[in-house]
Amino acid sequence: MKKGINIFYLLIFIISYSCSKDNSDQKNIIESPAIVILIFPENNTECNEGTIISDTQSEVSFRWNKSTNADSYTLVINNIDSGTTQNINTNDTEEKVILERGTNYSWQVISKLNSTSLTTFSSTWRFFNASIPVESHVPDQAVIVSPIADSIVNSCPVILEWTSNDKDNDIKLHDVILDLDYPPTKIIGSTTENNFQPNLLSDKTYYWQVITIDSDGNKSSSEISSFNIDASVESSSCSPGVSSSTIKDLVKDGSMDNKGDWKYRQLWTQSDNEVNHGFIDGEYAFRSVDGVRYSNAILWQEINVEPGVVYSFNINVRSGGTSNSWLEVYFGSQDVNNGSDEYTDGGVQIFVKSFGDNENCGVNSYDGSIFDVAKNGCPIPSESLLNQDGKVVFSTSDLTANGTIILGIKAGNYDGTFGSGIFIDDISLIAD
Ligand SMILES: [Ca+2]
Ligand SMILES: [Ca+2]
Repeated sequence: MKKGINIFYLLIFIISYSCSKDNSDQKNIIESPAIVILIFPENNTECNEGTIISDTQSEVSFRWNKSTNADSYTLVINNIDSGTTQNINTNDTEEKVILERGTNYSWQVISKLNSTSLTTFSSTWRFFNASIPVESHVPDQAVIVSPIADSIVNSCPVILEWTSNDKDNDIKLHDVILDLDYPPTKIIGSTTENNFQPNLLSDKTYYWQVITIDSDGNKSSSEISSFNIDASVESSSCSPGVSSSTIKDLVKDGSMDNKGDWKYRQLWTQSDNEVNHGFIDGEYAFRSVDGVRYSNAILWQEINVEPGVVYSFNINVRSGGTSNSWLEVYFGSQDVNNGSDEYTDGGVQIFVKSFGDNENCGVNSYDGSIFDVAKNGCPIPSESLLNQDGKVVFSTSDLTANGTIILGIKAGNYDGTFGSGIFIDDISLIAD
């Protein structure tokens, strides 16, 4: 069929050419440019031969035959779906054009003789610029609505809010990630809604983001946002949906009466690490042995806690003076008898140190709540689960597989001594 058309136009061309040739003796007769024969994209087809630019665009190469007696062309492309037209002037017989995918187009070529106003229109062809069949679209990134990024929150509860969208309308759920660390990694809950009420503490900075998941398992992550809850807000109001039936102290033998509830492990056992630790008169004492350079040891117990509940933690610490020593509190989820010679799981929650670059708080002699002692120069690490008031909320991901937390109290020295000893007592973890 196309061949037939070509021959047809060729005949017209030959005839007209012959005619003009025959009439060459007549002056001042200017011929119109010959009609252009279109080649590609073919008429009434689906065009799949473009170069993919993106999900929404491809580059299509338009081609046509050279017209006799024309010295330039205008390629006219009409987006039938949107009703828009673009005109491209060229001297060539091929033009690459970026088009919308999944869209109907028509096109034609106007041949022109530039020294004149004579033009000739080709026929108009239609084609569909194909889209690659997409089985499923990834959800759009969720957009954080509230709390506003980097804001200070002055009241509780805090409701996290966002918007989400998916071209297939197949959002299955949102994972809410919230953490004291940046970037946040703890998934604290999942919801089909566009809001979530987490259990929080005042006087803490939280980082959070939303992962949107569709029915095909496609995921997208929102930007990471952060907010701070002002220290004046009562922590229990930031966790209103959760109550604990447990009001008693969860720490066993927090009065340090040596009832067999505490476990002890010496760390750094490959070093010269002899110590003289033990229970004395209702306290636990970390004490040095004369002439020993290093020590590191942990006293610990595993505690049943409920995620999301606000607890108050405390420990009394006492020392008549130390050098190059540390006392640290850990909330971990790893077994203390993990085969390693050290224990740092969960990170230091609060510490008092007279050792270490950028860690030495210069606090050697003290007596009282560790929170009061630490205020004299030993800042609570920002990623600590504890706030300045000793409040703590555990997430499921902070806990062991058994839903417990490992409370560890570690003391050690390096080229130093505990003096007469570091004494600890009245350790408590009580639901608010
Ligand atoms: Ca989807
Ligand atoms: Ca005691």
